[in-house]
Amino acid sequence: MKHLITLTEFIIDRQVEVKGATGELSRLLNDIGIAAKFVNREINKAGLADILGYEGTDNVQGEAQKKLDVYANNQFINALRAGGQCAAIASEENDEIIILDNPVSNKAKYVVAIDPLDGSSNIEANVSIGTVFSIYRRITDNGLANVSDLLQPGTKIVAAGYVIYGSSTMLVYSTGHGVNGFTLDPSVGLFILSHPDIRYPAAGNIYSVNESNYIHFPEGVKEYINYCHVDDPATKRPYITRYIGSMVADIHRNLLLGGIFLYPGTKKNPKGKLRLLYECKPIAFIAEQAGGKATDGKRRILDIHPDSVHQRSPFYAGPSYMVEKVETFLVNTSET
Ligand code: P6P
Repeated sequence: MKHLITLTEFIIDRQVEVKGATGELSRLLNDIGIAAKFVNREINKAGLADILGYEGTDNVQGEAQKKLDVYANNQFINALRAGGQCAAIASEENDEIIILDNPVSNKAKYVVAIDPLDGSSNIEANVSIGTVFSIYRRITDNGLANVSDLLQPGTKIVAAGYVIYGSSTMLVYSTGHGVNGFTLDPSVGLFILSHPDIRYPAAGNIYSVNESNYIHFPEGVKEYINYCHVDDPATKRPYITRYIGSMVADIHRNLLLGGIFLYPGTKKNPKGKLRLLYECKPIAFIAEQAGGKATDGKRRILDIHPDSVHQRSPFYAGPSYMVEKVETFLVNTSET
């Protein structure tokens, strides 16, 4: 029987790859894995438990929070607080950063930016949703962390990944040494290595964008979408359009099958919809580690220094040649 490698074993085995690692990052990654299992349990019975529907509150974006959003946020915050390896958290569900003010967390080396449950508008329709996370080394010394610890460029990411709650639940992450995927075996509550060294396929032909916004897209994006429609078998066009409307699910499918994800700006929302800190940057980290690219149409996402926790960015992620193709249509324009 093939030797099964659990997430915990893998994290510890690979700890040597992380410069200066002394176990805290391993513990932090494991804490995220533990919270993900509790969230998975609730999602898998969402249709049964009285956990569907709205919490009756709005998040910082003014979006009505669903009960699972709030549950997931609490699970990750509690796990990170209990683990003691995280000093502060930026979460989509909280207006301000959460400073973990206790004697252990104050000395923690790391901070976490997280979207605890991305795509929650799909919960009632039983569509795959996800968690997106990224970990940074704090830049402040001991004592209370602050927002500067989180507003770092993506090049400072120590580890990042996502959990996809789908037909199976997977945790996909990288510490900067490639991308590895773990599938949850719910019968034993273990994430098992199922997708070692994930790389974008050499040739992808999927494009994922909400085409209902076509008339509001920048001209360059319209031209790229038209390019995707051209009948040219030599370049595997017309491309296949696949769009779930749940970023983690779209990104995960495109990562495995080969495709580009686009969330452009529009005339009404020039910065698009996705948040730079806890949605675009973690996924950009994964995309690059899988041999791809992620930009805002002009700049590498990981190079962008966030000005605020909830700022948005246009977002293009996928195999390098597909992202570079979009950029050729945007290069002489000011819109992205
Ligand atoms: P639209 C889900 O609400 C989300 O934040 C992402 O997961 C997803 O990619 C995007 O919004 C979908 O937005 O405007 O296409 O419905």
